[in-house]
Amino acid sequence: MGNYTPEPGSIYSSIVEASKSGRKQLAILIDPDKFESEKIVNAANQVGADLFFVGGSLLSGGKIEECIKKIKAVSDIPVLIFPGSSMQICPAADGLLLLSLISGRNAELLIGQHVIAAPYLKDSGLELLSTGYILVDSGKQTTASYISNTAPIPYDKNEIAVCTAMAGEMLGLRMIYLDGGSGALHPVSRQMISAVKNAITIPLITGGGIRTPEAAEAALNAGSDIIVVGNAVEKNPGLLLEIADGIRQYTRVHT
Ligand code: 1GP
Repeated sequence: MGNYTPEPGSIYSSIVEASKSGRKQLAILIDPDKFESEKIVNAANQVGADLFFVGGSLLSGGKIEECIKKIKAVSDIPVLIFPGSSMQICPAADGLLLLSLISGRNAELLIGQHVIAAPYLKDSGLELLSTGYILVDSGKQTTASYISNTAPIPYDKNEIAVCTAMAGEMLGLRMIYLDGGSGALHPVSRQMISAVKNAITIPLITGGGIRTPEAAEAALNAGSDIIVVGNAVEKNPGLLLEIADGIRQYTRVHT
């Protein structure tokens, strides 16, 4: 994990530990605009999910705080904000993925918003997990790519993803997130995940378009440390059970 020593007891240190020991992790993405009931949170508790990501590229309801509080009222699973903008900073969470959109060339999302948010982040008490965020083409334009005004990395250009992730690690980012974007037509390819994983030493998150246990397993086999599921489990919390079973089985066989 580079030269950085994670703070003991932090969320990041548990991610690093899991990654080193080969224990795969499951993160559930909750869009506060679509959050209607605690059903998904209860399902996550039941299957022992590892993390909640809360946020989105475009939130219209202003309900992020309410949503986080509802989750925290019924679950001990750490909640990380997955911010689409600096308006989504909320101290009710446990931490925040401090995303730099390194696949794009929009200065605002590489550093601009971070400068504006820095004093608020410092005061928030949130654990900050600096993350190189890489959008990958998934067969259709996603909200993330449209709103960020950036082009995703082409689906089959593994070498661009590899060099981008390497540069992110060299700049000191502590995780890489390869994302097809919410509702992606197809998930990031196994080949790209595995090429990126082989090029970095920091934990690798992948998500976007994972709708079946097979897709989850493919991402894990290819080298993802954390997989993120959103849309599919929001629609069908039962699917969470199948995906979590797959992850447990994977860990049993491979550790
Ligand atoms: C999106 O990776 C997340 O940023 C989750 O995507 O909603 O398609 O599962 P889905």
